[in-house]
Parts: sequence; C-alpha cells; structure tokens
Amino acid sequence: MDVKTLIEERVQTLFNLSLKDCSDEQAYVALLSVVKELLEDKKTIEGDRKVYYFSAEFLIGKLMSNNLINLGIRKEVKELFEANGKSLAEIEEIEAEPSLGNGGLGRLAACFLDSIATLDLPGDGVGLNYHLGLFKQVFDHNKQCETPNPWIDDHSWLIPTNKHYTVDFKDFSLKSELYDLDVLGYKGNKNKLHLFDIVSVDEHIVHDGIQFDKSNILKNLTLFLYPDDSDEDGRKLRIYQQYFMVSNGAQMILEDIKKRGISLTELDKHVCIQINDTHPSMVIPELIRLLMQEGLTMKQAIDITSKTCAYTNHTILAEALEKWPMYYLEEIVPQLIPIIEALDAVASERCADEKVAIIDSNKTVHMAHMDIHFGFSINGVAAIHTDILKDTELHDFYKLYPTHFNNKTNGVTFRRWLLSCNEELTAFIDKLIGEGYKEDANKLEELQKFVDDDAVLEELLAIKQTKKEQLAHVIEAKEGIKLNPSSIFDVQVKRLHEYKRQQMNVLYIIYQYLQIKAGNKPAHPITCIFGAKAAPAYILAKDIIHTILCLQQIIDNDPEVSPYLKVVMVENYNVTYAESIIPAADFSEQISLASKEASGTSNMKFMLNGAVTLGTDDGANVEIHEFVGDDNIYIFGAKADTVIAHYQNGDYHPQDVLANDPELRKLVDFIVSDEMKAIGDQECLYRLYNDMTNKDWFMALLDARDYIQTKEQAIADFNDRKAWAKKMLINISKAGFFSSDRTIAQYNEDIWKLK
Ligand code: AZC
Repeated sequence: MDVKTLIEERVQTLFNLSLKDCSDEQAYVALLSVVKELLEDKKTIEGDRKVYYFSAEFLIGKLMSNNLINLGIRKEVKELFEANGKSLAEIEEIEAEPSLGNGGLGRLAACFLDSIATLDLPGDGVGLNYHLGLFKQVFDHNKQCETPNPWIDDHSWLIPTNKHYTVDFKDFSLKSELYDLDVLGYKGNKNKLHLFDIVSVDEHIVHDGIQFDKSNILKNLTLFLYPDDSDEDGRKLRIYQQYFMVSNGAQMILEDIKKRGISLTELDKHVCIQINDTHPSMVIPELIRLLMQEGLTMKQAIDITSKTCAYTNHTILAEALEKWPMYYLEEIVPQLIPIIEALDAVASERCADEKVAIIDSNKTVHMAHMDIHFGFSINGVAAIHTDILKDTELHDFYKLYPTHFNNKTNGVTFRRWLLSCNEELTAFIDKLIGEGYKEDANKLEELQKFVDDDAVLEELLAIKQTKKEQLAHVIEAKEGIKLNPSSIFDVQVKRLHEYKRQQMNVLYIIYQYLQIKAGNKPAHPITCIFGAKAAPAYILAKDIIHTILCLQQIIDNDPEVSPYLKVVMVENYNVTYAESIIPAADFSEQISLASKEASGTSNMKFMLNGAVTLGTDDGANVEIHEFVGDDNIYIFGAKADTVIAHYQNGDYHPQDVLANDPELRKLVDFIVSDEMKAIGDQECLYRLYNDMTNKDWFMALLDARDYIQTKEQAIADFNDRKAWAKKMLINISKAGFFSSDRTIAQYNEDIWKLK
C-alpha cells in the first residue's frame, strides 16, 4: 500500500475521521504511527564487528522530518497534507524535541549516528533517558531561570524493550529499563540508540524550577542531564549516572557477544567502544570487572579492554576534563577501586611521572588519563585541536603513545542541516548540479562554476531573504519580537561560556549603540541574534545573559537606535530553533579565544547554508579558512600560539589593554552605566564588569578592537550584494568536507574498521 493511503486509513481507524477533517494533532499521531511501522520493517544493519558510541548526550532534535527524508517519502507526505489543507511543517512542529543534550558534543553524537547508519555501518548509541532533559530556559526580569523540560509523552519515538539489567552500587542495586530509538540511514537501513532508564524514577520530587533531592538516587537518577555539580551530592549523582550508563551498556554488549557464541577473549575483534568525552570513561574498569567475572584473568581483561576502547577528546579546558576524588568512588562503586588501582599501577610502570598518573598524590582519579592509557586510540576533533593536544595539553601522553593520537575533524549531517532545514536551497542546488552531492558531499564543489553567473547569485540572495523572512515569523510568534528581514542577521548561537566570548560580542553591540547615539549610522542595519543556555551554577555566564537581555531592552526602547541596531536573545535555544536560525544567518559568529574551541560545528552548518564566518583562528574555523580562502571569511584576533604563550608567561592583564585604549574602556564602562543600572541587576553587572576589567581569563579585551574593526568591514562589504553572494556560494561549495559522512568514514578507516 502506498504511504498516502496508509496515512489516510490510519486517521480513519484511529479517529474515525478523514484527513481533511482531523486536527493537526490527530494527523501527527496517525503519521507517527505509520512512520514507526515503516521503520520497524526496515533492515537492521548487521556485521561481524560493531561500534558502540557511548555518550552522556545525544542532542537528536525532532525526528519526524529526518525520518521522512531517510524513508524517501517526505515529498509524498507533504503533498498529501497539502491536498488536505494541512501543512507538513506545522504538523512537524507538534513533536516535542527530545532534551537529551547540551551542546556541540551531544549534537555531534546525533550527527554521527545518522552518518553511521547512512554508511551502512553497524553501530549503536548508548546513553541515558533523561526525563526532564537538560532544563528549559525561560527569561524573567532579563535573567535566565531554569524549569524542567519534559519531552516524553504518549506519542514519543521511544520503543520499550524487554531488556533489564541490574546495576550494583555500594548500598543498593538498581534495575534498568531499556528504551530504543530507531536510527534510519539515508540508504534505508537502521541502527539503534539505546537509552537506559530506571524503573523507579519520580518526576514529582522536582520543585521550584529544577530543585530536587540530589541524594535520592532511586528517584532522581534519570531526571536531568548534567545535574548541578556545585555541591558534593551533585557530583556524586553524576558518578551514579555515569556508572549506570556504562554498566548497562557493557552488560548489553557482553550479553550480545555471548548470544552470538563468540568467546569473550575475542571481544575486541567484534566490538569497538567509542568513549565520547570523559563521561563514559568508567566503561573501562567496568568492562574489565565484568570480563573477570566471566573467568578471564585481570591481565587478559585489561588487554582485551584496551584493544576495544577508543577515546575522543572534545576540550582542552581543564575544568572539563573530569577527575573524581577516590573516596567518591569508594562510596559509590567500590567494586571498581581494585581495578582502577591496578590500572594505575600498570600506568605508572609505563611512566612514573605524576603528570600522567591515573590516581594522583591527592587521591584523585583522572578519567581522561585512564582513557588514554587503556584505549587504543585518542582523537581530537579538528586539526588545530589535535595539534594542541599533541604539543601542549597531552604532550606527555603523546610521547608515550605517539601512534595512538589521531585527528578526526568534526562534521555535520547534511540531511538535517541542509535537506531538512533548508528545502529552498536544497531544491536550488538540485537544479544546478543534480542530486549527486547528497551521497557525495564533495560534489558541492560543482557549484564553483556558477561564481560569475548573475542569475544564480541573485537566486541565492533571494533564498537567503526567504529564510530570513521565515525566521522573522518564527521569532515573532515565539518571542513577540519583530525583526527587520532586510537588516543583516548576525548570529551567535552556542552554549554560553566565557571562552566562546559572547561578552566580546556584547562589547561590539555597545560600540555600535554608542556610535549611533553619536550620529554615526552603521553601513547597514544589523540584527544581533543570540541563543544560549548557561549551566545553572555558572554565575558569570548568567551575568552575560543578563547583560545581553538588558542591552536588548535598552535598544528596543530607543527609537534613535532601533532602526539600525537590534538585539534579540531567543529563549530556550535548541535544535529546532537552530533549524530556522542557521539557514537565515548572514554572519556566523565563531569568536572563541584561539586554542579554546576544540572544533565548533555550528560554523560548518552556517557555512553550508551560505553564511560567512566572522571568526578567530580556532577549531574548525582554521580548516574552513583554508578551504574558502582569505576573501570569503573574516578572520581576526590573536593566534593560538600567542594565546598559549600568554597563559604560560602569565603576562596578559586586561588593565594593560584598557590603559592603551580609552575608547575600549568606554565600552566596558557602559556595562555599569546609569542606563544599564536603571534596568539591570547591579550585582550581576558589576560582577561581569569587574571580571572583564581585572581578570578577563579568556582575553575578550585582547581581541575586542580587532573584532570590532573586522565586523565593521564585513558590514560594509555586505552592501555589495553581488560580491557578497559570491562569498556565500563559495562557502556552500566548499562545505562538502564538513559532512559527518566524511568524518565517520575516517573513524571507520582508522579506528573502528567495520565492514
Ligand atoms: C564541544 C566543544 O566545545 C566543541 O568545540 C566541539 O565542536 C564539540 O564538542 C564536538 O566535538 N564540547 C561540548 O559540547 N562539551 C560539553 C561537555 O558540552
């Protein structure tokens, strides 16, 4: 039966209505039920060897649109709904976005699952089923407040399985429940994302935003991703979560191997475990423990585990490389202690230097060190990042294991970040170069032949304009804020973190505001769009949000300024929001302090959608720069080696910069000006001001001047519409390398070696 009839019949059976007469909600429920069935019939990808991607986060976004694309039925379904007076886009809106991730790391995991299935490789995700997600961000009095983000309802994609495992902690055991999600590749075959849960989870213990008893593990274990770890109970809860995830995953893998009649001594030939950042690192001692329980000697178990596990590093920020006090582990998972001690002993035989120890002299366990000593591969996520790991951050490890280090520059799935979110651009590219690029993204290069084709350039600008108008509608509907779609859409969307330097963007906004007040209008009106969540306990990040929201209000209320400058920070930025923001962007803000952003992945999505990067020589910006050339990107600021030298010498002081640049001082001073204090919280504003003027750990003031000048240049250049369209086209044509299909092919070639 064709899919149109299936859907019509399903509406009839479920609601006794015709598609024309049913509500959008009913249409969604019927569509979901049909699509789930179609997925059920799809072939599971099989092979002798399989990868398991262990990750605390999977920021998968809504699934309907992508499943329709990968099933190859999106067009038909769209037509069917249109013929019945309905819009597929509006029906897709109804789906709740799973809140299973935080930022780039989680979204990368989601892109990877899509590409693994698309390349027909056997590979599943392993994670947790957080009922209330990270948190939902709401703004109140220009401040971020956190509320629960429930996303599981009667109409979710989760498939209950009958699988349960027991996970032992020191004082109690927990029975797990496994839910699966189907991950369908573009070729029509599927893998799974396994999300473990507890039977006894209780959402009712949450009160006053996202407060709950952090010691009530039986009820809280799968409530939230990244629970506040500013106190000891919070940190311990994270260990409970991490161990629960990896123990379940490891038990599931061993069960499968035994079922297949494979000897556990051959595990490494059939399984590869990719450890995504340090959150799943306890899988190493846990796997060793389970193998020993099955009768292997410790030496055998260590050897096999080391040949099975590979580790990906996503950051050089010390605070993000997890380390746990030994006594936490003793209180929670004492069964791992003898194993971790044995691993530490082996490691110190290989190298006695405390810098590479697993357990240091303060009795702290360094998770990344365990991954590096007892994994067979360690990779960074962009060329410059891997170089910094080798040369600086992990240099001592690199000397020990030079052949284990490798780079895998990140990528993004074009199915979601072009085909699904930008149908207009996709259709246009199809028309220009055919559909071959959907299988082989490098074919986007063929667009180069149109760089001097006026009609093509004009159409490209027209599509961008359409996407900007669409975004303006979305923002008006969601935030009640009207945007001017002929202004430049300048976008910075990412986690709120000082190293990403949203605060430097703030200085630009203040600069522009004061310029306009002084009678100097910008070369083109500009709308600065932000989307960002701050970790609940990250005070300074919240101060930055507060400052942005106050500026937004001041500018909105100033008729002298608002025709030329507008600021909008959208509430609860998530994947769904990104899907309308990214296609509409003119400028892509990638302004981290050089050396600090491991890769970045929104930079790739923006480029693919024809935005031009305004960025530092950091992360994947460096590779984007190499691909598009100097004329099609705006690079500014201190280089990574200069920054690293500043840290090593301790010779950066924001007061030195301010002493030489009174103009810049005025911008910083504005944060605590009367205008700001009239509407803002003085404590927050002064905290940010004092930090920026006395500490400025991520050197926003160092690069601010260059940043402002570069952005002014970009605004001026924007007015030459044809030259700008050329930049857009070149960016799109060079985006092929950043397909996660390429990244995954490289992981497979060098690390996983699946057939
Ligand atoms: C991010 C890095 O900050 C980003 O540079 C990189 O592109 C991404 O991982 C994927 O590799 N890290 C995180 O998102 N980390 C956490 C804990 O959220």
